[in-house]
Amino acid sequence: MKSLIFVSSNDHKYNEFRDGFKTHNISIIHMKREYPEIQGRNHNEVIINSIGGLISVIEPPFFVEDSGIEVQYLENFPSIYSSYVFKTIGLKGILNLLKDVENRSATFKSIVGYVDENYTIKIFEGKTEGEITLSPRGTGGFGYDPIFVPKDSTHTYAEMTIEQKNRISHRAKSIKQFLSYLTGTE
Ligand code: ITT
Repeated sequence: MKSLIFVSSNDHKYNEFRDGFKTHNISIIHMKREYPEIQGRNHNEVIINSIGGLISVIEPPFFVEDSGIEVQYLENFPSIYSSYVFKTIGLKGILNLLKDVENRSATFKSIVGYVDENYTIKIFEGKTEGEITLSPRGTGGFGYDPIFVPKDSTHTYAEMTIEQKNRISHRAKSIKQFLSYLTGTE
């Protein structure tokens, strides 16, 4: 069985990657650590900056992920600031910003950065569109899951099992691209 190191402080992300890769007999090793996320103008820059910092302390191959939610009415905020916004104003703060707002469209993004043993960097991106609910629903998942309903669904991510979320989520899509790259280069 092949194994891949995932560097992240987030157990939920790790669980989703582990579930997404298991059908391909790839085991994910969680190197649980916080790393300085030097901000960039977009997820790709954040990923490249993060990899640049980690490469001197962790021997490749490994991968990292930067993710976030973009609320269209808020000019795509919080995007790369999703983690900070979640810890500060939280779901309540986002719902307050959208009080009485009709356009509740939002997009979740997952950007994976993989460094292989030759120090080549590959980026994979997944996105899922949907809507922000009027109030939080569900107890599963993490972060913004209770307030995000993906397109063509009536349930929030937090009302889904990990397997259900992993069929349609932004992360499921970046995993799919990552997997097709890995299986194509074997
Ligand atoms: P890392 O150590 O991997 O960076 P993190 O939790 O700090 O873990 P990010 O910097 O990528 O992750 O921040 C993304 C934030 O966006 C995260 O804190 C969540 O609040 C939110 N988020 C990302 N994916 C999500 C998902 O699938 N469901 C709900 N919220 C999500």
